[in-house]
This record gives sequence, structure tokens and C-alpha cells, in this order.
Amino acid sequence: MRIIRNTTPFGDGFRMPAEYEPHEGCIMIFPERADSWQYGGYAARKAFVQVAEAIGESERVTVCAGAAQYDNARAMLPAHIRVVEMSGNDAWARDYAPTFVKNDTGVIRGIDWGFNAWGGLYDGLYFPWDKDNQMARKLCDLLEKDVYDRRDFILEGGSIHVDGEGTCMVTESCLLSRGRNPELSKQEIEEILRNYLNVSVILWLPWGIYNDETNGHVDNICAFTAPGEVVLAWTEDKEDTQYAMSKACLDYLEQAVDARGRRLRIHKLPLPKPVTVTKEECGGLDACGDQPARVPGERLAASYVNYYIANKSVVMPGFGDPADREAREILQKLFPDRKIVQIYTRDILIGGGNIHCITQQIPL
Ligand code: KQY
Repeated sequence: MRIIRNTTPFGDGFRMPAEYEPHEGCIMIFPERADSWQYGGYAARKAFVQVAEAIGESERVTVCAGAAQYDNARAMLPAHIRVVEMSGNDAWARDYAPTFVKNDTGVIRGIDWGFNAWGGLYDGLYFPWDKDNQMARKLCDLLEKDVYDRRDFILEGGSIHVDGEGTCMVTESCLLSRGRNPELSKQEIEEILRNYLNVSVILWLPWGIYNDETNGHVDNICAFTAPGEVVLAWTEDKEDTQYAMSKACLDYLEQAVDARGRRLRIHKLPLPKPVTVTKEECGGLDACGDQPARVPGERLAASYVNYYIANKSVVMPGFGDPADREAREILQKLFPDRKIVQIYTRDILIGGGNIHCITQQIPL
């Protein structure tokens, strides 16, 4: 593996493909952290295995497991899923596995962004995060990809979406948060995104999902389903704090123009009714530092937008809510050539994210 420090993907003719372009595979990390996952991850592991199996039907899945969980991961996952022992601090592959870029001859390289647990000592979610921060480089070594070193710039994979045709979508609440790159202006952040993702237009949605502890990752509120088309997490309940947040995003998107000069087709994807964590669930979580990891009644950032587009399927969350079916039907219409697989993911949601947050595609 070569560590590239003096050039950029843009300068070298590499771009980040959209998630709906073909994949070589997918990276996941086995959960075990006891202040993220109830009872040390017992239930979350079962949900992660279902996600890995669903994705594994149409692409090669690599699951990284810590030493303590290696045997269990190997036993729980089918033989065609690769399991490698790799230390980490938690299980959010989207956020600290590499972002992959590709050139016209099909060469793939990784980008190693800096990771500080969603806000470092300012408003980050745990400490330390050093092993997470090493993962991108370890994975590029394992997968035999050269890697761009951009560890000086804090960015999580869940905070960016691209359409593969020159447009990137982010949220202001996340990328301009004080815990990430406070020394950089919005223009300077745009410049880095342009040079590393090879995009020409950055769409800045104002907000993510209410109470999303990532400062509002874009991958929970809005996603491209095709060039020029997005789904937006939506509620009709004007009393819900989320309404104003989704409406502000809608207003922004309605006037936006993408890199090809298109107005966007915006599909509203309903949200489930507010999902809150129970006293029993909180009882299964270790404290995070000297604070409870979650408190009973706390609202979780549940959203159907947090799906993964695999080669032949879309693997989406379910919450046991009446909106599960409507959301599934909307995605099926938007992805007519892919099977929609809905997995009940409450045990992933309790950790603070969902299917998109625990997966990272490797383009083909
Ligand atoms: O990408 C994500 N949604 C990660 C959330 C991290 C939560 C840590 N408890």
C-alpha cells in the first residue's frame, strides 16, 4: 500500500462513485462495545449478521472483528463472508472505513480522513478513538489499495453522499460543527470535498434528523436514489421538531441545481413515529465515561433513509411501525431492479445509527 500525500484524487483523475454504481464488496465491523450496544452487543450482533447476509447475496462482505469476538463472528457468519481480526473502538464502518475513489481504468484507491468520534473532546461520543482512526489505513492495506492521507481533516463517511456525476450532499449542522474542523471556513471545506471526491457542486442541507448524535449526518435525512433524484426523510406532523428540520431541507432542495444543471426530483420518505429508548434497554448499556449512555425516553434518530444499496438489493431498516410498509414500497418503486430487504434494526438504532452507518461499499 502506498500512502499518497502530495496529490489529490481530483488531480489524479479519481472520483467517488455513487453507491448505486457496481460494488466489489462491502466492509462491516462486528459490534461489541458495551456502552453502545445492549448487553455487550448480543442482540446487535444478530442484526448485524442479518445485514451482512443480505448484502452478501450480491457482493463480497468483509467483517472486521476484534480479538474477543473473532471466534464468535466466524461462527455466526456464513463461510462466504470474510472475517478478519482487526481492533477498533466501535462498529461504524461508514464513518471510518476508507471512502473509495476510482479512475477511468478501474483503479480503486482509499481516502483516510481524520476521525475523532463525531466531535472529539468538544462534543464527541467516546474517548479514545485511536483504533477507529487506524482502520481506513489497515483496510487499504488488506484490500491492496493505495490510500490518500487526509487525516488532518475530520470527516465521517456518513456525512457525505455523492451522485457520481459531480454532486455531493452534506449538512451544515455536521460539517460546520465546532468539534470537527473549526479552523476551516465553509469555502475551505468545499475545496477539500471538491479535490478529494472530485465533485463540482456541494449541496448544503441545513439539518439532519432530530437528536442524531452525529450532529446530523446527511445519510440519515437524505440520499441520492439516482442522478438527479433524492429521498428526503419526512413527517407530516407539524408539532414534531423534525417537521421544521425536514421542511428546511425540502425548501433548500427545491431550489438546488446539481452539477449537471438539473433540478432535483425529491421523493418524501415517511419517518416512523418517534422511537424512544426504554428503561429496560438503558439497563443493558454500560455507562459512557461517568455518564449514562442513554436515558429512558430519549428519542432515537430512526429513519428509513439509512439504507444500503447493494449490487442486487436495497437493505433497509424496519422499526415495527405502520410506515415500514409504505417506506418499503416507495423504495421498491425507486429501485425497480433491486430486491428490497427490510430488517428490523431496533438493536442497531439503539447504538446510534442504522444500516448505512454500519456498512461501507468498495466500488468495482
Ligand atoms: O454514523 C453513525 N450514525 C454513528 C453514530 C455513533 C453513535 C455512537 N454511540
